[in-house]
Amino acid sequence: MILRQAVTADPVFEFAAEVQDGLLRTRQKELPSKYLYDEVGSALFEVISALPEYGLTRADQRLLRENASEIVARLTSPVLVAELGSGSGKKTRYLLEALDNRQQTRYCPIEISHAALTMVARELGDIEHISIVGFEREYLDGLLEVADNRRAGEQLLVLFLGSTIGNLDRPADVKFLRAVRRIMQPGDALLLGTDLIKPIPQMLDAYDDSLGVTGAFNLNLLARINRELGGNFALSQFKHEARFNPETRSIEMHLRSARNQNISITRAGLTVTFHEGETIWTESSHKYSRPELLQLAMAASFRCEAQWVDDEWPFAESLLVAE
Ligand code: AVJ
Repeated sequence: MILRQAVTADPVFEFAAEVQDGLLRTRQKELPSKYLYDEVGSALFEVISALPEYGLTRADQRLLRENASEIVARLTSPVLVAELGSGSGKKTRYLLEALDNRQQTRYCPIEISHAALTMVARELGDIEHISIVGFEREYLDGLLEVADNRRAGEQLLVLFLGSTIGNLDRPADVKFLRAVRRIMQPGDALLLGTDLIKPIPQMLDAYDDSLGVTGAFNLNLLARINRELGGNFALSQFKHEARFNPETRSIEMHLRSARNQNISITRAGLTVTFHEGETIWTESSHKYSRPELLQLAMAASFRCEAQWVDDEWPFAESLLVAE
């Protein structure tokens, strides 16, 4: 794999600035969910994906495995593939192998997680007619660079899988898709994976598993602040919590302070006061309905060319074509 490394002058400074911004909020403290995925967090998410309660990743994978050739048949050759947030790359294999049968294809995973890019290179490096160029970038910055590199006649296929879009608030999801669309040309395609709404107890179990892996995944954000920014969070003094917010139709992860406490974070130049019972909001995971998905696509100037839904775990793969 060729790797375009991060260009940010100082990633620690950016992390510190965002932590400061989020923890100084007066009403609801928050931390950006993208920081859940350091090396430990990425490994914990791999474990979450294997848990019986969390069917999301398996549904995504099943849909891609079973429908890869049908998806690829709807594209025009040659294809330039850009993936926003590749994760381990495991499920992308099905699509790349289906494309591999047709011709030489360039695959560009875009990730802020260096650990994830390394995993992708290991996972997908062996597919014969695929050349990999990894971009250690924020999604839109990376996508702009990939689009700049497109060759004449190439169709751009953007992959946004695993319901990562669910981590954006409404209407930030429409805004984000519009920004993606502006980088694309008419006829380019976006394959969008989204988790669908299901009974509340099932959704809550998926984010509060009996082994406590999701709890560890959530708490690792505080452990990461301790490691990288010199924080002094006592992990035993914060409790993982998953709730369903019916207004936004999202599962929210929070960390609840077990008592009144002050936390200092040296490299963010910060002391924060927590009251007993106060929470830090660390992630939202929106659950879509199918009509909502069509509206979202239209609002961002895409038409839905085809959609595949898993029958075991409601999850949709939508092939959207830029108009
Ligand atoms: C990787 C963003 C799809 O929102 O379900 C898993 C992350 N958080 N368990 C999700 C996650 C808690 C996951 N995504």
